[in-house]
Amino acid sequence: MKQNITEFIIEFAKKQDIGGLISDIWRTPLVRFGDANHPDMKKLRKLVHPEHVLPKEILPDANVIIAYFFPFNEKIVNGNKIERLSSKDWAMAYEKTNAAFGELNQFLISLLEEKGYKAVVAQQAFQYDESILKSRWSQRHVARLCGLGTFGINNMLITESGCCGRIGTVITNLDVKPDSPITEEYCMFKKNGSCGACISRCPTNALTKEGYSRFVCNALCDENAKVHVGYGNSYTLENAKQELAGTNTCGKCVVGVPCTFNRP
Ligand code: B12
Ligand code: SF4
Ligand code: SF4
Repeated sequence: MKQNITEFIIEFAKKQDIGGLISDIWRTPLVRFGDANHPDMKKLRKLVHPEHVLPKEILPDANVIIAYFFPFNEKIVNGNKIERLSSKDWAMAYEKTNAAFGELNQFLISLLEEKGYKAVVAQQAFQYDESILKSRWSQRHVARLCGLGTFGINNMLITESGCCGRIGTVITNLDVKPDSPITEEYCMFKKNGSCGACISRCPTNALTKEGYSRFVCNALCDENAKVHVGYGNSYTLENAKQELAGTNTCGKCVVGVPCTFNRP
């Protein structure tokens, strides 16, 4: 079943990567199956948000979380290396990936239900408290516990296919042996104090060796949202025309660094 779901996600990405306002944006997705009852899940109430939801609160007999990562391809990533603001392609890839995840999650839920299982998506993942810039479902922490990667000092989840891409999760009662979190440190700074390339890539000094300011970072993402307006979900022109909100994006600290495309 793990293999079936992984293949399903990979095939979905291939099909959705054609057409729309932007195409050919992803490399092969990565998929992991984490333990929904991992003892460290409860720690997310301390590490992320005091009201972080637990998988069992969403699906009482949850035992597995399917975590997937869609890595962006070289064209999208390298196009975002230049200039202070995000490239148009980077912002459109963000929108299209989010829209594709909405569809993929529905397909995964149907697939699992057809096989007699239950599956749900934590809606908290798509919301965050704007006064603290924190969500009640941290995709990065959940994906880390599922074995999809480890954290870099740029804050990103670094996977086998690097950190440029987006993460989705689905909670289920699927009966498979869960994968374990990765114990090796992928970030070179965390591993041996070397690298630090992401720090000098950040145009606003939101990233320093001492830490990260999500508010300074958010100010640049907001600046981008004023420029990158009207991409909708980048699936269709009609959607794009209807959508007036800007795309809150940046991603300069994830491009042109050793963890961009691979784990260093
Ligand atoms: C709010 C939000 C933002 C805010 C705040 C960012 C932030 N770093 O918190 C703003 C608007 C600034 C933002 C910016 C970006 N975002 Co954003 N964002 C989110 C959102 C909705 C919630 C994040 C959250 O709750 N943060 C709160 C902190 C506490 O939790 P965390 O970041 O999940 O986890 C970190 C900390 O807990 C810390 N940590 C780990 N262990 C410990 C231990 C201790 C003791 C402490 C104190 C901390 C700590 O490291 C963790 C990993 O970095 C998530 C989606 C989601 N629901 O998770 C996307 C998400 C994090 N964003 C994402 C992306 C890609 C970006 C941008 C690159 C923008 C872009 N698309 O171009 C930048 C990157 C900024 C950065 N360097 O972190 C991706 C990250 C993918 C990845 N590979 O990691 C996510 C997961 C969306 C997705 N579905 O893929 N984002
Ligand atoms: S660029 Fe280097 S220091 Fe920064 S997160 Fe990646 S590996 Fe770590
Ligand atoms: S997303 Fe942009 S502003 Fe935020 S830390 Fe990375 S480079 Fe800096």
